[in-house]
Amino acid sequence: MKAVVALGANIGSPREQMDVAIALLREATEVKAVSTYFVTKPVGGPEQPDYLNAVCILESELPALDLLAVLQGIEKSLGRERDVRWGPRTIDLDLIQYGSLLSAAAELELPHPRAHERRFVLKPWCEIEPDAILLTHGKISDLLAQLP
Ligand code: A4P
Ligand code: MG
Repeated sequence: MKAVVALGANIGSPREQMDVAIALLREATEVKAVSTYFVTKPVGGPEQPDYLNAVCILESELPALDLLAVLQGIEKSLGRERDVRWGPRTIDLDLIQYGSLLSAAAELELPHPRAHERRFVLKPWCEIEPDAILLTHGKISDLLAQLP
């Protein structure tokens, strides 16, 4: 099943952390495409450094919660600490969409509930998959064009 994963980092050595996260993803799944790393202004949270953001497309047969556990394991191995919501992070891996799965569970919402309004997700995603459709909101190229 195709998965769309968004990566973000803004403390430590963001570029290296993103590289390592992608290498670890390759161990656990079949990575099909990786976008450019974009420099983005932080959205929400406290004052914090700019982010590097990217999106990758991968193929996996893991159950969704197992794939989420893989992403969280990678975050953990890169020293991710969770304190402030939307606060700075060494690496964040969000599952944006997984096949056609829909879930409203707090531990794993699919598609990701804020993806449609986030340029830092839509822009890199659109770069590697211009015709992609976000199940809940439609064509990502349209969503991107409509953002303020
Ligand atoms: N969770 C539920 N659904 C999902 C999903 N689809 N993918 C749960 C991943 N996790 C999901 O996540 C909190 C909980 O969400 C997890 O326990 C998981 O079970 P987290 O990674 O610990 O916390 P977070 O990322 O700080 O929270 P949240 O609400 O997911 O943050 P967002 O909305 O992802 O925003 N600005 C820029 N420029 N670039 C960024 O990358 N990122 C954020 C984080 C804010 N501002 C940003 C960026
Ligand atoms: Mg997250």
